[in-house]
Amino acid sequence: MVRLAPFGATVTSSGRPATVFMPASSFVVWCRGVCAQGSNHDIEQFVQPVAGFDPDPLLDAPVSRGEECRLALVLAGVDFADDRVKSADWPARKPNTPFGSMPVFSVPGHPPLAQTNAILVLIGRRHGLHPKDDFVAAQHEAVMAYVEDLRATVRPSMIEKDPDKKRGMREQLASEVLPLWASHVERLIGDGPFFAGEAPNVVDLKLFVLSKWVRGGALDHIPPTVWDAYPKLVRIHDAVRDDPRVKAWYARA
Ligand SMILES: N[C@@H](CCC(=O)N[C@@H](CS)C(=O)NCC(=O)O)C(=O)O
Repeated sequence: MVRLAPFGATVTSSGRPATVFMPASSFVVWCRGVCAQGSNHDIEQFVQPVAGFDPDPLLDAPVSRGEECRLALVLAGVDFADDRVKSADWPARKPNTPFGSMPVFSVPGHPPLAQTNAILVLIGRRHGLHPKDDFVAAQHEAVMAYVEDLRATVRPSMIEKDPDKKRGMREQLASEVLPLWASHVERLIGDGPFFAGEAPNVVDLKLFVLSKWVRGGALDHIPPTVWDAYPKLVRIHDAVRDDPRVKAWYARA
């Protein structure tokens, strides 16, 4: 069931009040979600960025923080409203987000939630995609935070306009930063196929999307082979890629 809720209306298909954070000129598409366990689940809305406000066209490719959250909902089996913000609309919507950034995840009855890792952990806990043991969960969260550290380290090279400076930054990333990062993570990965064994967790999705980005060949001066010497990291990428739910997601029209 899909409803259009103009101007921040608060009716959900379950009849319960919904938290809507859209600006007044926007509308929200609500979808009924069904959780992995098969029972009715809250209606969930997911807002994420597209290209436009960022000079790097990569943000329009499925290698973003938003894609990490979408994949978590895909593995969870939850229908969601995939609200991709147009660059022209972003200035108006930005002040209505918790930290002026995307992605933002909204579940009726709760305030909108920002910060990718917090969103992933919430979805992971609700849908069996995050460890129940609190210490093991914290270990996964540490790796997820380390992915964000790497994104922040790569970021200056994405906004550098001078081609020579950009090349220098990227060459240093390729020769030093990326191998060191991967060597740290490689030591923490188990026997697989996923980070913690037979089943994927949200940490695997985080590593998958990052690997797609770093090894995808679209980052100038970063060779797609940059992580070939880290077989466990590559294995996680391949295991997530080959998951039938993930395949179906990328095969959709
Ligand atoms: N640590 C934040 C970073 C969020 C972030 O930087 N989002 C970018 C897009 S990936 C954004 O919203 N940029 C637009 C802006 O800052 O105005 C997270 O993990 O969600």
